[in-house]
Amino acid sequence: MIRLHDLAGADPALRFSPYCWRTKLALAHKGLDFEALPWRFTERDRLPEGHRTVPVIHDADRIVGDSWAIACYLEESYPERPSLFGCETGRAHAAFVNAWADRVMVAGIAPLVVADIWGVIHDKDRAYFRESREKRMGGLLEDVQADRDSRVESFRASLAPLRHVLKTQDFVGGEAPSYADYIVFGTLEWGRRVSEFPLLAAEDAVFAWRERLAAMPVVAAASAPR
Ligand SMILES: N[C@@H](CCC(=O)N[C@@H](CS)C(=O)NCC(=O)O)C(=O)O
Repeated sequence: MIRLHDLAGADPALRFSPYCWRTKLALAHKGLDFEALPWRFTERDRLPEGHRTVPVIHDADRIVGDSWAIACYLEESYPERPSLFGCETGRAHAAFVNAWADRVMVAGIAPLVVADIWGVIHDKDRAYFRESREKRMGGLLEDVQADRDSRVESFRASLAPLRHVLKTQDFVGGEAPSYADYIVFGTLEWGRRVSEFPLLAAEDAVFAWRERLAAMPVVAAASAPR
C-alpha cells in the first residue's frame, strides 16, 4: 500500500495541507489504496532524506515528493487506471493550473487564515510556524490576518477565470473532474479545514462547483480516515 506523509494539526484527524489534498485526491482518482501518516512541521527527521516538505509518498521502494511530481509519477506508473490529465496536452494545461493555484490562490488565501492555522497546529509546531511565517509575511500573524472581511473580496475576484470557465462546463476538466480540479479544490480545502472564515460566497459559481465535487466519491475516498 502507498504511504503518504500528510500534514496534521494538533488533532491528528485534521489534515489541512493544500498540497497533500491534491495528492490524496489524485490517489483516490486512481483508485489506489493509501495510508496517510500524520506529520507535523517539526518532524523533518521523519521524512526521507532530501525531503523537507509534504506530501511525500512511498510506493514500494519508490519515494516521490512534491504534489506535482507525485501526480506525474502516478499517471506514468498507473496508466491502466483512470487518467488524471486525459492526455499530454491536459497535463501541460494542468501545469498551468498548478502554477496559478500556487502563485495566486495560495498567496491569496494565506493572509486570510494564517493566524487560524497557528490556532489549530500542534503545540510543538507553533514557535516554528510563527517565526517562519511572520518572517515570510512581514508581520505578526494576527496583524496579517486582520481586516480580512474587507480583503476577501480581492481573493474572490482573483478566481474570475475559474468562475468564467464554470459557466460553460461543470468541471475544470470538462464533463468530469481531472487533476486540475483537484489542484483548485485541494487549495480551497486548506482554508476550509483550518478556519470557519468563508473564503467563498454561497452564491458564487465556484462555491457550487466545490459542492458538486465534494459530493463525489473521489472526495470521500480521499478524506476517509485511515
Ligand atoms: N511545491 C510543494 C510544496 C509543498 C509544501 O510547501 N508543503 C508544506 C505543507 S503545506 C510543507 O511541508 N512545509 C514545511 C515547512 O513549512 O517547513 C508541493 O507541491 O508539494
